[in-house]
Amino acid sequence: MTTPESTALRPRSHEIFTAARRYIPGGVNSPVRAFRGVGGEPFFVTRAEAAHIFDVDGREYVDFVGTWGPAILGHAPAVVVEAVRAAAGRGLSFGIPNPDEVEMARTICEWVPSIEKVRLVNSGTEATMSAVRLARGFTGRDRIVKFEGCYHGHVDSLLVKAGSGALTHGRPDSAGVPGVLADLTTTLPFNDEAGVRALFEKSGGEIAAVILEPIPANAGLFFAREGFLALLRELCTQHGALLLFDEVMTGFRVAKGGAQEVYGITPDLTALGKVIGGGLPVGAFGGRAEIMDQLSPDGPVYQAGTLSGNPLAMAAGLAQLRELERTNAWTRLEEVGAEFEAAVKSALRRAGRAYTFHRIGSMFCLFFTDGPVYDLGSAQTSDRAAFARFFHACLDGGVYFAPSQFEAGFLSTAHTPADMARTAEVTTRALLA
Ligand code: HOZ
Repeated sequence: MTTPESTALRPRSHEIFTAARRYIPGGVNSPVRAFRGVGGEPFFVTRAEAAHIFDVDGREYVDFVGTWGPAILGHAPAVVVEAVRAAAGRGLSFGIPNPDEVEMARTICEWVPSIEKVRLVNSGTEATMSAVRLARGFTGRDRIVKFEGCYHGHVDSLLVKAGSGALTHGRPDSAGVPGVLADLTTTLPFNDEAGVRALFEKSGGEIAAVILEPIPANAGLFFAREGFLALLRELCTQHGALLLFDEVMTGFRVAKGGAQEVYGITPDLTALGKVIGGGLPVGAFGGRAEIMDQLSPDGPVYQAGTLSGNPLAMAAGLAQLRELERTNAWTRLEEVGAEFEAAVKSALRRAGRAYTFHRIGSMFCLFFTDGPVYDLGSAQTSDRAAFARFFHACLDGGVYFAPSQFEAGFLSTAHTPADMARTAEVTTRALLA
C-alpha cells in the first residue's frame, strides 16, 4: 500500500523502492523494513549521525530505532568510526585468529558473570541457532520451550509463534520449517506460571532448553511478572534443562551485565548480538564452561564461521563497549529514558489518551491499548490502525519510530533535550490527529 502523502513527501525513496521491489523480494532485506505493519513505503537512508537519520529526499528524522539496538551511543560515534578506520587499514578479514577476538571474549566474560566461555558469531540468529544446538548436544534431549511473541531470529526451531516481522506480517509460524522440527518446540504464553509448571511436571525430562527474551521486545515491550524468571530458573535446574536467555537486544543495554543483572537470574546460556558489533554484524553465545566445552573442536557439537571474530567488527564492538564503560553510559541512558518518558506521557495527557507506555532504561514501547500488557495476547489488544496513523503522522513530522506496533523503540546517549522537545511536540500533534 502506498499512501499518496508518503510518495509526495519522499519521491526519491518511492523511485528507489520501485526498483528495489523488482530485484529484492518485497523490496527489503529484512521484512519489518517494508512498512507492512503501518502501510506506506519505507524511506531510504543515506546518512546517520548522533540521534538523527537523513533520507534520499533530504529529510531528517529524530531516530528512535537506532538500527534496532546497536546505536546505543547514537549513530557513527567518532570513537567507533575511528577504530573501524584504523582496523580497515590493517586488513579486512583474516580467517585465522586475531587478538581482538580474545579481548572481546574476555570483556564479555567479565561483564556477564554467567558467561565463562563465549563463541563469537555474526548475528543474533546465528547465536540462538548455535546455542539451541549446543543445548541439545549437551543435554542429549531435543525439546525446546519458547514463549509466544518472543522472537529469536529466523532459526527453524524458533520460528514458532514468533514475534517481530513474523508477527507483524501475520505469519508467526513460517512456511518451510519442517513439521518434525516445529513439533519439537513447545510454546507457552509469557508469564504463564501455571502452564510452565504443568509442562515441566508432564515432560520436564524431555526439555533441552527453555529459551526466552528475559525482557520480551519483539511483540512490543513487556515485562516478566515478579517471580516468573526465578520459577523458570528453578524448574530448569530441577529437571536438568538449560535456561537460555536471548539478550540480543538487552545485553549491554539495560545494564552492563544485561537483563540477567537487572533481575539477578543466572542463565546457563546467553545469546548476544548487535550491540557488541557497534553497528557491524556480530553475535555471540556463551555460558558455563562445561557446556561451552562441548563445542567443536573440543567437543562434538559443530559450529563455525569464516567471518566470526572479524577484525573490523571486533574493533567497532570493542570501541563501543569501552566507551560505554568509560562514560558509564547506563546512567545517561536512564536519564534520556526518563526525559523521553516524560515527553511521551505529557503528549498522552495533552491528547487525552490512556495508552500503555512501557520503558526500561533506553528501551520503550507505546501500546495503543489501555492495557495491561504482559504477554502476546494482551499486546494484540492494541489498536494497530491507530498506531499506523500515529506512526505516519510522526514520520511526516520528522520523528521515526519502529514501523510496527510489535517492536520496541531504542534511545541513545546522543538524544538531546532538543530532540525530546521536538518529539513531544510531534507526538502530541500525531496523537491528536
Ligand atoms: N528483527 C528486527 C526487529 N526486531 C528487525 C531487523 C531489521 O529489519 O533490520
